[in-house]
Amino acid sequence: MTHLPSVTRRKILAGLGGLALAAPALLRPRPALAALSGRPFVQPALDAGRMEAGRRVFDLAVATGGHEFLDGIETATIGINTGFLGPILSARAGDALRMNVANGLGEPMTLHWHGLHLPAAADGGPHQEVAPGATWSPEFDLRQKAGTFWFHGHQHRKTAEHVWAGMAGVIRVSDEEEAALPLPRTHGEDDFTLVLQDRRFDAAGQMPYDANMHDRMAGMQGDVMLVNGLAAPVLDTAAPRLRLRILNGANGSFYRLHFADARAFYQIASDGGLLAAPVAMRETVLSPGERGEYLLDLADGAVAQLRAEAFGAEAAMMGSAGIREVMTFRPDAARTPAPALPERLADLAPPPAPTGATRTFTLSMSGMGMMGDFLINGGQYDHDRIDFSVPLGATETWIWDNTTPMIHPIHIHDVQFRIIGRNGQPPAPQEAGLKDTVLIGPGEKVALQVRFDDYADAVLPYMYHCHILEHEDAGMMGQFTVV
Ligand SMILES: [Cu+2]
Repeated sequence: MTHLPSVTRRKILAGLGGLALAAPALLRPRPALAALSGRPFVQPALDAGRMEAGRRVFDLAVATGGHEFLDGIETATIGINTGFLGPILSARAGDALRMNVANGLGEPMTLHWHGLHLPAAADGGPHQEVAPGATWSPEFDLRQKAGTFWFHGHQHRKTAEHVWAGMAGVIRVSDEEEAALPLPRTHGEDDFTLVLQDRRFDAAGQMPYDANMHDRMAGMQGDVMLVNGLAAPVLDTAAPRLRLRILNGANGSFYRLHFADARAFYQIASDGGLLAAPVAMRETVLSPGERGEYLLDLADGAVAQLRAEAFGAEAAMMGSAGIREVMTFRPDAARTPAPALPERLADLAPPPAPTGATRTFTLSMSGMGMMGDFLINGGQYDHDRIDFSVPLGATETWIWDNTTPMIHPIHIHDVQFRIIGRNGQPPAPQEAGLKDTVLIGPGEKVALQVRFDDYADAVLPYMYHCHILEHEDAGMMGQFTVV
């Protein structure tokens, strides 16, 4: 691991079709009230559920609530079993699960298990609406590799508003392959979950979902960076090496993550589980919806400040919104050296050979310039139209061709896919593992190998969509069945 085969700034910029770094940062009004920064880092509660007749059962109560983001102000939110965001659900690969999702919102909602392979009826997409006061209890088997997944609202045309208010949480999956590796995995000691988001607050310290025309085009962004609902928290730790499970849970912000001292860190997992080997990097981009697991060495005793350069879908034209402090890691004085990094992580088979169709998904905009609708293959989402069917067991090639001047992170429900080409080049090592969300830059063409296993349903569809939630709600989404 001596060289840095990672995505360098230059490569990312090339990949985004020339992000205009010199362009002025987006000017946003400063909040009238100060965010409470520098508090101790806190994670969402770890919830292993309860066992009922061999099934792991999670109780998830979705309700309006409040959270103190700003000094002395209670901000109205949506939370799951708490005021803002939800628990970290902890389960083992192979578990039989039941999710009891109680809707205490007073309006229809859904809860989608992002990244999980499951029957369409359990997916929690816009066809699994939960009425106010009702409880939805899907059951499915956890057919995943160890990794970091998440769940969030997916109500038709309300996804952005619900997630903005806090309707999201993390799913942490373990398995034997991962457990055999010398990696940090003790929650709260050397293994930490970071839900990254940004929010903007009004003069009263509230964060109403008041997306204006620009937000709808570029994705809703805020000027206050949050990790687990905290602004710039501090973690004191005695561990020589930390594992950071990072979710970009933002509506519309991409985060270019790096440390203030430009130190190297290592990515060990992508959306769907472990990479083949640790990938050394000094910065990396996470799109809305993407997760990464990283190792951070603190054995040298230096304070590590995690930062994020935030940018929106229109970065190629507008540049970034600036660099934000995410959080600070403060190592204890009495340290032990970090153990050697494992050379290999997971046994990643080569992407499966295609056995089925090649489908092209052209991303475009209607109208002139920046003011059109976002389209996939010339159309917008229609709740009552199935766009196509995939034969059960097929491995298909899905080519995403972005003809817009914006970045779109594309997410496909039910599957973990493999990226086989980005503009005709093989994927970077951190993109070569299991993925469910992929950044498609302006002018880029990205080819995926996608396998559809073991769940057939000719009626209920799965979704594919842009994970900029404003684009999804505006209809940049389609649906397919597996038959
Ligand atoms: Cu988009």
